[in-house]
Amino acid sequence: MKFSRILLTIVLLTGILMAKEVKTQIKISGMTCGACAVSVKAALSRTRGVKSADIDTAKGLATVVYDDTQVSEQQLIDAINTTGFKAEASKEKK
Ligand SMILES: [Cu+2]
Repeated sequence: MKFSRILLTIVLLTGILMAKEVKTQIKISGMTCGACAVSVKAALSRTRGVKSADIDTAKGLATVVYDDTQVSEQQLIDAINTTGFKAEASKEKK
């Protein structure tokens, strides 16, 4: 069953390639209204490797999907901090 082995290898490789996309939640303090969320979202969207950024103003939480081969979580935090809000990494990494 050579073919099935090749197929399995392809599936495994695809899995490894897909794993580059990482979802993280970053706590942000200082956001008070929708405009705050917009500026944080804009800063994240400008950052290379960021696929999507969703900001929850009420919870003070940013949910970011990013390519960890292009950008690190620390760079995301730095990007948020340049907007004047205070970001901190959440407990779970991946
Ligand atoms: Cu605001």
